[in-house]
Amino acid sequence: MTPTITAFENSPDRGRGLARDMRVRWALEEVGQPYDVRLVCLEALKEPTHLARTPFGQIPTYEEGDLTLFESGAIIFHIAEHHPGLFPADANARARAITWMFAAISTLEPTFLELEIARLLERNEPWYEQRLPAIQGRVRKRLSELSNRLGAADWLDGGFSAGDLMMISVLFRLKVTGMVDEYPNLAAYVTRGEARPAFRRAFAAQLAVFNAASGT
Ligand code: GTB
Repeated sequence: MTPTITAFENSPDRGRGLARDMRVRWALEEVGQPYDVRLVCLEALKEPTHLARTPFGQIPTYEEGDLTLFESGAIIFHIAEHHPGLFPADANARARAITWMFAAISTLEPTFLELEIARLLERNEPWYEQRLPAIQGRVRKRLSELSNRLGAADWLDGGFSAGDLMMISVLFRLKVTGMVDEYPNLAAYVTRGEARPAFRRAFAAQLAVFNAASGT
């Protein structure tokens, strides 16, 4: 059965792949699962039809038959569980891949989000300049820790897994700040992820939505 995901009808990132449908598209492309996309405008996110998919009125969601999921982490976990290609066969390696997924969304992403929110929404606050170094310090701490662990390896734990997909998706959103480039092995890691054909297809698909909406 072809799953349907939701994405922004007119993404504020102008198709730069920063919204979280990108990581779900990437996972579906990695496993070769075709999917449909239901585009939702900002107002419709908070209407009952979409709130029935997710109580938080957000994208992405995932519908497959009578199953409806929200939370990009849970959706990618589900995709990885039901298709070969994103979780290793070995049980311990699979558990470690899941650990990296959680690390990406619960240890790194919230710290990066703090910086994103400050840059986008708090720039004009009188305390912005004073607060920024502390936030950047927390981001660098996580980047440095991850960089130390990755070392010279291509992926976090053996072959590419859902753990890498999630980690690279989270780092990808931070790329605009230039901070990932301070850690050459992390920058190369993100570039390796972006070079994967599945990533490219997912990126092109979400960009096409923005181009169609804006008439470019
Ligand atoms: N924890 C959830 C998950 O992982 O799925 C978080 C989902 C989420 O934050 N969704 C955002 C959303 O629907 C879109 S991705 N927001 C609307 C709302 O909450 O009302 C976050 C996002 C949005 C826009 C950009 N951008 O334009 O650069 C980047 C990221």
